[in-house]
Formats: sequence, structure tokens, C-alpha cells
Amino acid sequence: MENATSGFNATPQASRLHIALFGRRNVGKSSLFNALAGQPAAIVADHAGTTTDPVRRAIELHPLGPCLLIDTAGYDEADDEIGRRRLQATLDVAATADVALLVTDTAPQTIDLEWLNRLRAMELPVLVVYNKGYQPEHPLQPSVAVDVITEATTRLLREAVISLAPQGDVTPSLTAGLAAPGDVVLLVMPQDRQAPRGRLILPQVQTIRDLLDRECTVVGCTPARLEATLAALAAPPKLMITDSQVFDFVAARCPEGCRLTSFSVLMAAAKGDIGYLADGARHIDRLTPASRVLIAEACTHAPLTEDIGREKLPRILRARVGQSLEVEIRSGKDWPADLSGYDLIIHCGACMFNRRQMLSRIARAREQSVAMTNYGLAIAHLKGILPRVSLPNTAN
Ligand SMILES: Nc1nc2c(ncn2[C@@H]2O[C@H](COP(=O)(O)OP(=O)(O)OP(=O)(O)O)[C@@H](O)[C@H]2O)c(=O)[nH]1
Ligand SMILES: [Mg+2]
Repeated sequence: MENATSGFNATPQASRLHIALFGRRNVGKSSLFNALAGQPAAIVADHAGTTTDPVRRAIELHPLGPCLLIDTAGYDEADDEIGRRRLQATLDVAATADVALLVTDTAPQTIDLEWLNRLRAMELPVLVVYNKGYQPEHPLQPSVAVDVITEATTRLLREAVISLAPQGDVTPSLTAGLAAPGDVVLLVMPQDRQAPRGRLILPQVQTIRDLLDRECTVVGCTPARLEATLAALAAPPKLMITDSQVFDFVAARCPEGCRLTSFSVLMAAAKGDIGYLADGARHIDRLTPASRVLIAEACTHAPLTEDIGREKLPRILRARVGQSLEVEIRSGKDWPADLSGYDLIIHCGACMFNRRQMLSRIARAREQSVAMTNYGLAIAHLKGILPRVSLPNTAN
């Protein structure tokens, strides 16, 4: 997708406020999408079912900042195979949304009220948009009545969205409670075959930015340079943040009084419920050779040799629990509705997911009483260093 989320200067999609449009077919969702985007980014036609797949557009909505606008297929799609797949795609969008716009051009129908309840049950702020000049007698609240083809109501719409949207960053600070202004923080970042050529991975970039915002001094090295780097510092660092793959190597060299954590732990805390995930790591002790483990990764990258999720973790888990341990790997959107057959879920750091999306995955695991953890916490527990790991204070 060539837009403001793909350029060199772009805010990553996962850090944008996700604003999603829902409604029956032909009510004017795409027209509203275009009005908010300020450009004809989605196809509009007087034909029910014009939008089939979600359409995303990065926008700046002052004073909210970087947002991601998402248009969807009508939720009253036909009840056939394709209709059901479109509906699932719309439901997937709902799981990532931070703000929902429920659009109608008539008095809300039963399906609209069902969706309103569904979105509210997901603790989403929902703005009801009465479009095409329809003036409700008893408007649902909060709502706005617009006729999106008139210029003046686009401003009205924008203001209503802004007043409903949560203020501030959609993702808590990565290093909340772990680093104070003036602290020296040492980052250990292996640049092995897994590392993309010519750049750092997103969790590292975001952590550096977060620490700079906190007025910390950021020092970085590869594991091979760790001892020399520590020796070069006038005083021990206050915090060390490592790639989880070398957690034990770094833990063994972490000076007394220096906190230790990993990029994956920081991402998990910012994106999800760190308490639930930390408990999940301890659940590894309860696995038996007959247990089933689901390893879920957000990216659909081509697996590399020695890939952490596909090779390293299954190997260490089996060495610990027994070779017959069943390990299933799912990537991208492939996230089973029924998790009850698993004894533990181990998720990647989810740097490509927004907080809403990760929280909805954790909520599903929790509802089905399935323990869930993430790569970094699982590795820390398997290496016996979990008690040594500092967790950020995401309530901050
Ligand atoms: N008069 C009037 N017509 C509108 C308004 N908004 C949309 N329309 C018309 O309604 C029709 C459907 O608009 P879309 O924006 O494509 O509707 P949609 O909800 O995205 O439809 P699907 O993608 O099929 O689900 C088009 O012919 C639009 O021109 C409006 O505010 N006023
Ligand atoms: Mg449409």
C-alpha cells in the first residue's frame, strides 16, 4: 500500500489510531471514508456491495495525530461463502479498531443495533453517523447527522470523531517506569542472519526513540561487544535491554543493580496484558509430553533457518517437556477461534499489531481459560531468568 504508512518518514500502522467505518451496504461508508481522507481513496458507487475488502488510508487528524482510516464491506453481506469471508474480514477490523463509526442512512435497523452492541461490548467508542441528510427523531448517542457530499458536514464529522477518540498515544510508552532522564541504557542487538539488511527492526527503533524521549543516554552493541562496551562505560548502565535470543548470555553479564529486560517483553507490555503473559510463561512448568502448544506470530515472513518461533522455541520446549510435545505454528491473521485444545499459547512480540488487536487475542485466550505468553517471557522462564527480568509499568 503506497501511502503515508509506507514511506521512510512514516509512523508505523501499529502506532496509529485506528478509526474504522461499519454499516450496511450502500449507506455511504466509503463516501465518509473519502471525506475524512480528503481524497477519493475508496470506490463509491450506487450499488450495494461496492467495497469488498477493507481499505486502509493513513491520515493526520489534528489534534489526534497519525490515524489509520479503515473502510469495510457492508455487514449485511449475503450469507454465502464469500459473504461470510467478507464478514470475517470486517470482524477482524473491529478487533483492531480504536474508534468505530457506525453508519446508517435510515433509522437503525436490527442488524445496526446488534453491531452497535457488539462494538460497545468490545469497549470501543462508537459514533453513530446518520448519513445522506437523514435526520433521526431520537438520535442514538453519541451521534452526528451529516450529508457527506456537502463540504460543511465533513467538518462536523471530523469534529465528532475527534471528540470521541481517546486522547494521547494509542500505545503506552515502551519503557514506562524502567528508565529515568539521564539514565544510561545499554541495548544488546545481535545483527545476525535474522536481522533485515541495512536497518534495525521496529522494536529496536521504537525503543531507542522512546528512551531518547525520556532523555536517556542510549548505548548499543552486539553480544560480541557486550563485555568491552560495559568496560568502556564510566559506570554500569541503569538498564539493559536485549534481544530475547541472547537473554541468558546478557543476564550472566548484567552488572548488579542494573535492570534487565528484552525488546520482546517491552513490546508485549505495551501491546498487551503483561500480567497475564507473565503468568502464562510460568505455565510452561505444567506442560506434559502430551500437551499442545500454539506458537503464533504476527508477521508472515518467510521462515529462516534458526527462526525463533519455528525452530528455536519448539526445540527448547521439547528438550524441556518431552519430544512428543505437540507444537503448532500459525502466522499472520491465522488465529483459531477455538483455542480450547491448546495448553499454552506463545505469541511473538507483535510489533506489527496494534494494542487493540493484541488485547483482543489475549481476551480470547482468557475467555477460553488458555494460558498465553510471548517469546521473550517464555525464553526468560525457560532459561530460569524470569525473576531477574524487569517488567515495564504500562499502567503509566
Ligand atoms: N445524497 C447523498 N448520497 C450519498 C451520501 N453518501 C453517499 N451517498 C451515495 O450513496 C451511494 C453509496 O455510497 P458508498 O459510499 O459507496 O456506500 P458504502 O456504504 O460504501 O457502500 P458499499 O461499499 O456497497 O457497502 C453512492 O451513490 C453515493 O454517492 C450523502 O451523504 N448524500
Ligand atoms: Mg463502500
